[in-house]
Amino acid sequence: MIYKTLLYEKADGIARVTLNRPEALNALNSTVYTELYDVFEAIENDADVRVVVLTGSGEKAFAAGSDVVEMQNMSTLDIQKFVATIRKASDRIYTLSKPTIAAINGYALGGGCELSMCCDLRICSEKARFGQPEINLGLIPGASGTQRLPRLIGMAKAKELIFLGDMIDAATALSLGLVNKVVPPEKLMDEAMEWATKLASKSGPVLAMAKMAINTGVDTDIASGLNIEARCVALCFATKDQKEGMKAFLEKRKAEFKNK
Ligand code: CO8
Repeated sequence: MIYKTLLYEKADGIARVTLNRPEALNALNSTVYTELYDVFEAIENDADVRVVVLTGSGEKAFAAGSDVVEMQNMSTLDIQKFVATIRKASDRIYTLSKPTIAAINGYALGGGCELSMCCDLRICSEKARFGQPEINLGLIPGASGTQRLPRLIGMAKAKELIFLGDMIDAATALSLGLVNKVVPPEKLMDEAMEWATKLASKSGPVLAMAKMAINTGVDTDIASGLNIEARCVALCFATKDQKEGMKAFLEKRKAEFKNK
């Protein structure tokens, strides 16, 4: 697949999507968001892909935000359209039935931080920097930050980041639970690929159930969430992989999942 603003590779069940505007620190413009929607839609429908790694090209940035050059003179109507384009891409990534890992190689600011939060897991380089600096531009996060950030790190710290607009380093992001792991820059892609390979060895349909139960359940009350979990765990028993998993355990061998 050929894109103007993204690089796409696929091998051994793992797709790698790279934001590719290094000259603008991978700033996210309408073309990037449209292409992100297209590539994740194609991935959803590609049975060969079981895990996705999303990263940024160059050494400095995952993405330094939505594109300020494109946004600066937009009217209210233009912004509504832009936000709808962002929402379409973000929802497509967040609801992908396959696990996603953001490998954050540098700045993840504004829309860049928000994009990373659409992924299931975040691994970052020690050089990564995070923040929601929109307040310094006279706006607020508009690519899901006011909603996803408090859900990930709690309301107090989310308000601190959004109101003050300061950047935080990788160690602070880890302590807040914004990222899962911090590694030296040269180890970032190896670590992300190791996690992806491990995920690709699990059952895809069963991982999809886990993701659906968590993503859907977390936005409901506990009783509704537990009902969703009960249905998802029951559906696991409709897979051959569940039979194989339990059989392999009892036969004291490693399960060989077939994604069925
Ligand atoms: N948009 C467009 N271009 C950008 C962006 C961006 N977000 N970030 C960096 N660039 C460009 C710079 O303009 C520069 O271009 P040029 O070489 O043509 O001057 C190039 O990338 C390199 O950047 P710098 O020279 O600034 O690099 P530094 O190493 O000096 O600084 C920083 C790096 C600290 C990351 C700095 O570039 C910076 O502060 N960037 C902007 C960060 C920011 O404010 N991000 C939030 C943007 S707003 C947003 O994301 C809103 C999301 C929701 C939108 C919903 C609709 C409202």
